[in-house]
Amino acid sequence: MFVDTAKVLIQAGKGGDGAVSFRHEIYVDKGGPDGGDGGRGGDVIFVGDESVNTLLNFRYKPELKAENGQNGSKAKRRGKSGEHARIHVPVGTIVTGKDGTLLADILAHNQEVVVAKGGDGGFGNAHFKSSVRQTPRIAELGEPGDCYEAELELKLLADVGLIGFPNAGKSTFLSVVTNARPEIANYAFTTLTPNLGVADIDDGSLLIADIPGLIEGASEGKGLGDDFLRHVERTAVLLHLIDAYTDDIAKAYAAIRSELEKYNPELVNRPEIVALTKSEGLDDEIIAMQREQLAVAVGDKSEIYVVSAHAHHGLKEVLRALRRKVAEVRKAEDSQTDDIVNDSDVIRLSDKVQAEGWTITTQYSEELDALVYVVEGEKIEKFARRTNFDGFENVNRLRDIMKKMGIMHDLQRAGASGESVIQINDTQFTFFDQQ
Ligand SMILES: Nc1nc2c(ncn2[C@@H]2O[C@H](COP(=O)(O)OP(=O)(O)OP(=O)(O)O)[C@@H](O)[C@H]2O)c(=O)[nH]1
Ligand SMILES: [Mg+2]
Repeated sequence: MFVDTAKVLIQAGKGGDGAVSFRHEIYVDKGGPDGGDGGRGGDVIFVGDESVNTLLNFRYKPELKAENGQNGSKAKRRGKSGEHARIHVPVGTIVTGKDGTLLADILAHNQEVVVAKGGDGGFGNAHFKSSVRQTPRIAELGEPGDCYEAELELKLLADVGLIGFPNAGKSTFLSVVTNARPEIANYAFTTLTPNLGVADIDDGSLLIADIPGLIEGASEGKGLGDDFLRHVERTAVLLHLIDAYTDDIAKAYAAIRSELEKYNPELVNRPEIVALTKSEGLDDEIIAMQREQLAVAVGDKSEIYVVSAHAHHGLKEVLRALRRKVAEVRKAEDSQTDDIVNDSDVIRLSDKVQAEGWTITTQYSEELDALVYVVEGEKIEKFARRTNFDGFENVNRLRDIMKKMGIMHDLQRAGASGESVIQINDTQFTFFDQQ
């Protein structure tokens, strides 16, 4: 099975709660408030890492959590911030949210993307002293961190993708032109997961991806299926390798092309180079014949090369041709991809524009046999999340905020009285018994 996708739970740390505490002073019964703030919750950060090339680990460990912030304490001591969780992911990892929305695309080694922000710490009571409130017992709760389920998907970002039948010599080619050491064997389906290698050519280099072999019917699940073709979806150029010993070389070429097309029609328009492999043991006339047959099938779609990985024949020529093609593609797409990295550097789920507005709706609750006034709005919801409903002073503060914002006024207009049940987020409360 190919582990190119994984479902994970991403959870940033909760902010620590603010503290309620008073200074102890000799001769003074109760000193001023000195409860410290809660620390920030840690972020979950994805870090692109070239040395990681599968998402396998996430299958075993699908919960990606950062540390919570610690609560504030006396003497205005701020709680320690939670540690960020730095998660190393393969370059080419795509993160999508619930309805398939793209959340992050890790395009480079060491690129960092904050995929979930930790919650802010709550204020301690030291913040709430005023001329009328000398001994405030108010403290805020820390905010929850971002938390959501996401799908990780790996699509390699190589320059060149190697495609072809099993046993065509893809892994051998990679092992000879790059530093990679993939498994090689004289049977089909040796390669089960993609291999990456860097080939140096002239004064540049090419990142090459070797993937499992395709067979006719792969799109219907034959052989290893065609799921792994996702890894060449984002490669600039395809190198189609065909064993020079193949009987019907034109048919072989067409079969692979047809599987590519079934997987993703765009792949047949991808710039491509074709190479006949294992040429060292064949007579020149036979090679010439095979090449001719292939040329008819390929038309002017691709350049054709003849190579032998064992004898190191023709390798430089193919690499140069690939490099030229890759350069052309990169030039064409340059303007489009320039700002992708910067665009996706931070995802702020909780930093959506702070909506100042609110709406009030009423709902009949059978359980309470009463109307419930549901208040929604980003700003008020945030305050409510930070309110500890166990302490009446905290609830009174929420009421003061709602008054200031004008929400209390609207509640009255909507028919609410002092005894009415109000709901914000999932919490129901009344102001009646808080007086
Ligand atoms: N004579 C000769 N044999 C080669 C050459 N390149 C590869 N082979 C042999 O072909 C067989 C298959 O090579 P691989 O590189 O494993 O083929 P592959 O395309 O990666 O195969 P899968 O991973 O199964 O798709 C091995 O026995 C290789 O030694 C070559 O240049 N000359
Ligand atoms: Mg292989």
